[in-house]
Parts: sequence; structure tokens; C-alpha cells
Amino acid sequence: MADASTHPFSLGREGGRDGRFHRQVSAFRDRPRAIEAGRYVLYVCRACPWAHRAIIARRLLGLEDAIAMAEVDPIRDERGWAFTGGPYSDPFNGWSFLSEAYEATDRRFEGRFSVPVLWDTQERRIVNNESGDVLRILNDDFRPLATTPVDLYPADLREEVEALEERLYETVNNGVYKAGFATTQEAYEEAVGPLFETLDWLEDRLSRQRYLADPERITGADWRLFTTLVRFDAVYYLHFKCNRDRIVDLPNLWGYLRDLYQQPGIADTVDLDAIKAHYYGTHPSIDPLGIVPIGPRIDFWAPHSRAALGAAAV
Ligand SMILES: N[C@@H](CCC(=O)N[C@@H](CS)C(=O)NCC(=O)O)C(=O)O
Repeated sequence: MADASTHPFSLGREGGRDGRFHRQVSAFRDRPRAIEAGRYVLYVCRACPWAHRAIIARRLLGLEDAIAMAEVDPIRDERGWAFTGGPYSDPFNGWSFLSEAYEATDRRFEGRFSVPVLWDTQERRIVNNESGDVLRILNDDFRPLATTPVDLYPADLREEVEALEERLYETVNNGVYKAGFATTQEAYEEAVGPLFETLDWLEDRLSRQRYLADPERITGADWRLFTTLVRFDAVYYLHFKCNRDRIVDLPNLWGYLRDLYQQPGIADTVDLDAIKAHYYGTHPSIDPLGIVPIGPRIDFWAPHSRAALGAAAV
């Protein structure tokens, strides 16, 4: 890890000596002590796919009145995520940088300051900074405050959903990062191969069923895949060199992506301008000029015929 900053294409502390990208393990993995409306704040960046999952869960579960949310600026420098004013302000703690949350929780914290962060305003600490946990916390622990019947982890599907999530994390959600931040041809190929193998597998699976774990029900696994797919053609294809296919070239995945995008409450959680500004503007090791490309034009509102698959057998 220590050598990464001296590498000519420095990736910061996540770049490894071996040319491979290693995502740091999240440091704070607790559950909330008590479930109370108005007590917790979710710190997010709209550009970030991991934070995006949490934004979607909060919306779908109807927790927006119970859990406050604040956004960091999608453009990040070496000081980490910042509150730069306007929509990117922190009315809850008045912080200028998200690092202040990490320092308040653990003065000796030495890792990267990542989003999402679930912050407890009473204990003044980060409860959890791992998006997979945050989804379960919102779905399970905050259930008494949820205002919709949405269940992202129904008991009868949980095992299947978790197995899907694991495969998708390794090869797709984190797979695009491993491809994009690889600093050797070998490391790139090690990531991009399994990425497209999984996309091929998904393309086939989604030809027979509407959603990943169940013909009718959208689960956490679908939303976790969604936040990567919705960024794919605009960012990962070009910026992370994941260019064997675009999602729009894979008819089942493309229909599935539109289906999810068109679900009530989802489209306005997707901010492609912020997404593009973040990725193209924040990774000088792979895109030193920071120029944000013009396209692509993607019509996420184009009709799809996925509903017909809903009743089909798994
Ligand atoms: N395992 C974490 C990963 C979160 C993560 O890596 N977020 C990125 C943004 S997309 C981040 O905040 N990075 C900060 C940095 O690298 O300085 C999770 O799923 O919550």
C-alpha cells in the first residue's frame, strides 16, 4: 500500500504493488443503537454507485422523513469528499469535509473517507460505512419507521439474493473498478474477463425472468446491479475500458435497466451529469485532463416489454 503514492500513475492508497485495485475494507460495521426518526443522517454522493444504493433504499422504503440526508460535492480532491456549499452543504454538523465524520468517530482512522456514511447525531459517530450493511439496516432495523411495504430482502429469497449479490460485487460492481484501475495488462484482463462473463450470464438469465431473484419481486440484488448498469455506458465503457459491449447492445440487460429506471421514485435518484463529472474529473491517474465527454445519449425512458416476463417461471 505504501508504495502506491510513488507509482508514476498513483492510485492513492487503493492502488496495489501488483497492478491490481484493492478496495479497502469498510471500518465501521455497527448497527444503530436505537431506531428513532430524526436521529440519523445518511451522507452520500449522488455520483457514487455504493451511496446510490442507499439513496434508493431510503426512497423505496419511505424513510426520507425519518432519516435525513446530505450530499458531498461529486468532485473530489486529495482531501477527500467535501461540502462546498449550495446543494453540497452539511446542515447537520456544519462540516467542510466528510473526513470530519471519520475523525469524530475514530481519531486514529487512517483509511479513505468513503460514502455512504450512516451517522448517529446523538452518539456523534459513524454507525456504518458499508453500503451492503446500510441496505440491510434500512430494510430491517428501520422497518418500524418505513412507510411502504417494500422489502428488499424477503426472508424466502434472502439466501438467493445474498449469493447473487456476492457474485455481482466481485465481478460487476467492483469488477468495473478493478478493470479501470488496473495498472498492468494482466490485472486488467483478470477483471474485464469475469465482468463480461457475468454480464453474459445475466443477459441469459434475464431473457427468462424479469428480475434477478424472482419473476415479480425486485430485491436488493437488483438495485445493487442497477447502480452499476446505469453508469456503464456513460462512464465504465470509456473511462474504465469496459468496452466489449455497451449495455444498450445487450437487449435483455438493456430492457431490465430501463424497467428498473422507470420504477416510481428511481429516475430522479440518477444524476448522470454528477456521475460523469465525478468519474472523469476525479481520477487523474487514468484521466489526467479531466475533460467530461459529451455523450452518450441514452433514452432510459424508452418503452420496454419486461412486464410480460413477470409471470414466467424462473
Ligand atoms: N465498500 C464501500 C465502498 C464505498 C466506496 O468506495 N465509495 C467511494 C465512492 S464511489 C468513496 O467514497 N471513495 C472515497 C475515496 O476513495 O477517497 C461501500 O460499499 O460502502
